[in-house]
Amino acid sequence: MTRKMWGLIPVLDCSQLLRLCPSQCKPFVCPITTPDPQVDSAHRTMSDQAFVTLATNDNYAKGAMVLGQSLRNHNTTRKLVALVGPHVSEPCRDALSSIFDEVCVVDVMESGDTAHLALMKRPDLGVTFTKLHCWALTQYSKCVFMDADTMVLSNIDELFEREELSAAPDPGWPDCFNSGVFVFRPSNETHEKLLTFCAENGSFDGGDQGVLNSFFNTWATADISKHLPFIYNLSSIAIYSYLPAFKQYGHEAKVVHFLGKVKPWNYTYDAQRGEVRGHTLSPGQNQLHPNYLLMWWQLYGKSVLPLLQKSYGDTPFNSGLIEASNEDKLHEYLSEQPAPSSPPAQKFSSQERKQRWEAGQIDYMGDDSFANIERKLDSFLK
Ligand SMILES: [Mn+2]
Repeated sequence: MTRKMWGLIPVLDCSQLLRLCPSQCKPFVCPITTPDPQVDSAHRTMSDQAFVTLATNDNYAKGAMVLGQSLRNHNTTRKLVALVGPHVSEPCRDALSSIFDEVCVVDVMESGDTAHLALMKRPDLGVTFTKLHCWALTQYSKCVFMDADTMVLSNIDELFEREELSAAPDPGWPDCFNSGVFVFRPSNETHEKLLTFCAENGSFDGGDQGVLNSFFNTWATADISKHLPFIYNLSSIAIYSYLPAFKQYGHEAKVVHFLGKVKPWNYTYDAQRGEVRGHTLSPGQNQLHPNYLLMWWQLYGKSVLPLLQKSYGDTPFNSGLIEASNEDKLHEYLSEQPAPSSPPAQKFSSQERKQRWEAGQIDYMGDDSFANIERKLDSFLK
């Protein structure tokens, strides 16, 4: 009897085995269908999969460099590809190419007939089209697109186990996915369909996120495995709109997304003091989380700036760093001046503050700063 059974088992295929022991044997652990990751496939998988980002100008190129370096620092085994628009300067392309495996210039005007035609109809969607060109990277079988305003905090190579189109919910409308981080399969067919769709239907939000959500319109309901956990696309907006959740789960974050108008490169950095300084836009316009912002600048100062300095040589460029000499002069100047006689900052009752918060008038730099909110939360949660 036993001999007979052993003789039978090798001729059963995977589905037959599954029928025999459905509870113990899952398809993904079946040795017949799952190739040994140690053999050839491991090497192949790594070279035909890539992280892809996009820079349309020199500022976004800096963001792309920080992102690329953060992926390198966390030992990604995948290729790194940067798509750059025609306006990215030569020194920036040069610096990008020392971090990325491939730097591809995407010029919509030079691309195929479909893209060109579509653009002629909708010139307003030019920048949006640029992102859709990532589907044309058919030398790769699977890619993870990441916005240039994202940064990774740990290795995220496991994202390549997901299928197209996998993405995390958007914090503003969670039935839409956020297009800052998504898994996709390059394909000329999908590329053409996307461009045609974009030209015919436009974008409900004016950007790529609207187009992609309309095109992959079953994302919200069809397959939960295509919903990436929020920790793969954590935005500052979400941090401030649900602070207790951030306190509970924030330490698990793997990707931060500097969503909103103000980007890390809009600030300046004092490398000597290790401090990020305010930007030129008025306070209250979506302040970024201070710890992540500092991490961005530290990475920029340590690994990206030396590359830019090498590429630019003697040509001056906007490094974003505060000149120590000017700073010292300012301090000297301030210490010589009498104390300013400006009126003290307006104080609000807690009821007024609540009303202002609910009306979106958030004093991120003062009463409603992250440190203050955290202190308050700690007093509640103790
Ligand atoms: Mn973004």
